[in-house]
Amino acid sequence: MITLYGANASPFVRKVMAVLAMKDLSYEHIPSMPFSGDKELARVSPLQKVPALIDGDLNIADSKVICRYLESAYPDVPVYPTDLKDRARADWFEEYGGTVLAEAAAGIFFHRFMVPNVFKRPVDEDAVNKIIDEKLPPMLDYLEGQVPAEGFLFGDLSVADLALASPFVNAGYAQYSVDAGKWPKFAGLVDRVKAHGAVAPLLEAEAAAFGR
Ligand SMILES: N[C@@H](CCC(=O)N[C@@H](CS)C(=O)NCC(=O)O)C(=O)O
Repeated sequence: MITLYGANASPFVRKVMAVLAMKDLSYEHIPSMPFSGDKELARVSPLQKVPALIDGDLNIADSKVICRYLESAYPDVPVYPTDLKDRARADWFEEYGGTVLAEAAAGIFFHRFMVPNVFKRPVDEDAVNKIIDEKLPPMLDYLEGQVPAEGFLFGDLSVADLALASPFVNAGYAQYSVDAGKWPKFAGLVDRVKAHGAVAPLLEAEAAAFGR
């Protein structure tokens, strides 16, 4: 029995939930909130970050670690490319999507949603504008040169596409969307990931939670 810990509005939890859906794995979802002092989360996730996962007697945390475990343990539906060089590129995009890109794109959500609603502090719109006007454009320029105009990075949807698109779902909750006039390929990729059969139902559930 698999148990996944973490609020589904996290870009990292969403990525794992999409992988579980692609692999058609059933699981129990505990929507633990980071920053809440949740003792159960601290027990399963030593850094108190989400996601964390339990599978039988295994307890691991970190979306990259979890996705790699799921790929090895449940290989029937692959979520990483198998070609060696494609796999290395996928790993890179997962790293990029989960670090600087998530910090910037999901950072818009953090500033505009988490800061006022969870931390009860005023929104720092200067910080948001810095992300939108300075931090994101060079990253989007880079990605525009990497992603395909149609389909996904490696044929079928993979963790690489999920990792790049997921932070922009959060940005969307904070009134930001990728300008398709400037970055048409990347904006298209985000839309295709959101519309994929493994992702769209997750977003519907999130939208209900966000009252949209
Ligand atoms: N590298 C981690 C990042 C996880 C992460 O930063 N999650 C955020 C939520 S989106 C979190 O739990 N933050 C709480 C904290 O930093 O204390 C992964 O891929 O799972």
